Amino acid sequence: MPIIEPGRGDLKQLKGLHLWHGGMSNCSQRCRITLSELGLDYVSHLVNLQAAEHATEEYHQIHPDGVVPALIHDGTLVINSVDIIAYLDATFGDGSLRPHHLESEIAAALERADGAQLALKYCTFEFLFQHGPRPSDETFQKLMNGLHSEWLKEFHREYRAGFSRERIHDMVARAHDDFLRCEQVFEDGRKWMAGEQFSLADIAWMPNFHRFEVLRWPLDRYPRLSGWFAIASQRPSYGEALEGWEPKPLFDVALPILDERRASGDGIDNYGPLAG
Ligand SMILES: N[C@@H](CCC(=O)N[C@@H](CS)C(=O)NCC(=O)O)C(=O)O
Repeated sequence: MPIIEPGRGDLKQLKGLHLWHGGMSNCSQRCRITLSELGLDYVSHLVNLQAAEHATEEYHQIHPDGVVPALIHDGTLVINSVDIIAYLDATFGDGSLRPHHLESEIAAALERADGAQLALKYCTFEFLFQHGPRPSDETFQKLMNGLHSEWLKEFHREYRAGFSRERIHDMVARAHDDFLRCEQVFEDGRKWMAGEQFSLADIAWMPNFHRFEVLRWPLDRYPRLSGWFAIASQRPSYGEALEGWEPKPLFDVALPILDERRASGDGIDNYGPLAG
């Protein structure tokens, strides 16, 4: 559970729950869903990633990798979304979202969700963000000058230059594998991702499934997973912590372009194993 030392002493004086998060960030969505499921109030520190608000020294003192989310609880700093949701449940939920008898299933689902981040990130930038407003030169320079992570800087350079088709084929193949593995866990007839009870495993995957639905992924290829999501997305936490924070203006601009692109034979389902 990455509990780390804050870069600034005064952060240790913060009382209560503080979440640094992005409206559209799926890692942040997980944390907000958990907060909502546990009925917890928190101080919201919204970080505008499109404006590169994370690429500052001030933010790196909170999260050394310059990414969201980050949580401070009474001076304790926790990073990495799957660790944040585990911390919240252990501290405030008494493990109600991580029942002992489902531990191995939950741990595996959290690990899969963590590993699924790379493909989700590439697909989101390729099929959604690039059809919205592009980052200005100034914002790009802010990312290059302000981010500490060489990997993240390289990612933004690659995005600006345009991802290669090979890259997208590879990322779609990875995401497809992730979904197939999730689909398999439902083969024993279980209702929820880890078994008969709603848990952190469901919370970790709800934002991912939703994201690929937005990207027009043909999710009906995973019928059990689709059935699970139809039920999971009815939870009040889903509307409140996920849909309620989505950037409608971006969707209004980008999704019609994505639909045209798809109609011309260049949708997400024209890549990797989804094609043909
Ligand atoms: N493993 C981390 C990943 C965090 C991450 O990649 N966050 C994204 C948003 S979901 C971010 O801040 N990206 C900044 C960027 O792309 O510049 C977690 O689960 O918290």
